[in-house]
Amino acid sequence: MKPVINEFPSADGLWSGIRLATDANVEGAIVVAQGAIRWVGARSALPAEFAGLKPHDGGGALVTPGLVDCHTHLVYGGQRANEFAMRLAGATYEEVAKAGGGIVSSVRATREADEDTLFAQAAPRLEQLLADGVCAIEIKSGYGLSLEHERKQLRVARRLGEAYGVTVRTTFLGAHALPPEYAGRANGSGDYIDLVCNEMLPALAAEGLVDAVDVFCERIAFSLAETEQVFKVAKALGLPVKLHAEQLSDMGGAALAARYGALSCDHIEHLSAEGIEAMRRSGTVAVLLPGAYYTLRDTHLPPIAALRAAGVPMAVSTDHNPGTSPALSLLLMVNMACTLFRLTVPEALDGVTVHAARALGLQDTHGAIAPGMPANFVLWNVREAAELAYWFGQQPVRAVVRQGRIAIGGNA
Ligand code: DI6
Ligand code: FE
Repeated sequence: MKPVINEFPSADGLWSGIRLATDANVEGAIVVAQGAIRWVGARSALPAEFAGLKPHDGGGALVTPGLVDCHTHLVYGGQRANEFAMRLAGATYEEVAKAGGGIVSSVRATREADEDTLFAQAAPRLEQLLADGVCAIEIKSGYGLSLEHERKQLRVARRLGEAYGVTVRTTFLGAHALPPEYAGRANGSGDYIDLVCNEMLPALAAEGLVDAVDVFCERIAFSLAETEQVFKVAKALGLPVKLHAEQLSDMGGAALAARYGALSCDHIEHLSAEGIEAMRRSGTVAVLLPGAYYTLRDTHLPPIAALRAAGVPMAVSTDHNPGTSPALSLLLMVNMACTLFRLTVPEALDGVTVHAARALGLQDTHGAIAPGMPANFVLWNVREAAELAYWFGQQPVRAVVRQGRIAIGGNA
């Protein structure tokens, strides 16, 4: 496949006729040079040296930093609409999993697909997310559950980043579910975690395929002790960790993750006060996933007020996956984070920019428009920032500058 990125024109030059979301009442300007932000501020304050650069007219659009989707399982085979029907008929997520559906059914489909097939299936999903202004995305493994098939997923994730010129952070989630071939064994879970720790993770890290390490710590997945076993290996390899924590129950996962300096703890519907305090101390980001909450018709809200009071940064993400969050719009998650979780609009927008970048360790290159950072910003056809949370199902993108190139709206 030829890389899509080669078709994108350079964004270098002077962007005016825009309003920066940080000060939307005055005309703003952004200077892009060699793909990076050179200057940003009010048009009236633009230094004369930049006035003659190649003009890009924003037509009055509102501008925010490029969005960051910091938690996705984007690469997998098949889909699971049948389980949606089962749940509508009354089955719970845990019952579906016990009936042979759930993660393991995506594992079967992922193992059967080759790299090109997985790429072809994930590419249109990525394109939909990018159409909402996403400039950086995390993609987890976890539907391969063997060295060969986890490698395949991670390689596809890397290829997607290269083809679309989007920043992709890969996360190894080998400890997502027990693979079927271990399920009947006496010490299946322990044996599989040994394989994850002793073979899969070291090999994939050595191949440069792993930017971070995650575990599904839950009563239907892996225990606290197994999670720590994986974290120890990650630490020895110098890789940051993150955790699917307290989604269905309070396992104490967040406190453990915080002890390992985790970048983020994700889901956290059942997060305890101790977990919040541990995350505050370690600077761990709380990643809120309203799409999974909505799909599972969960009623146990994450402790938003306590996180806010503690000053724990909150990110918002799609958790795109075929089981619990087949979401293809990060803006819709912004709306849901406000409506379901009662985030304020500025909190939700910070949640898909600056805090999401931090949840990936990308705070120096993404989530803000600042001199020296790569140019990642979005021009929106809206009057005010609140409209990005208020409308749902709208596609208000006018143009996207991604990694210094005009990826959408190339005539700007
Ligand atoms: N938590 C989730 O919500 C997804 N994975 C996880 O660890 C669900 C993944 C799936 O059902 O396929
Ligand atoms: Fe997830």
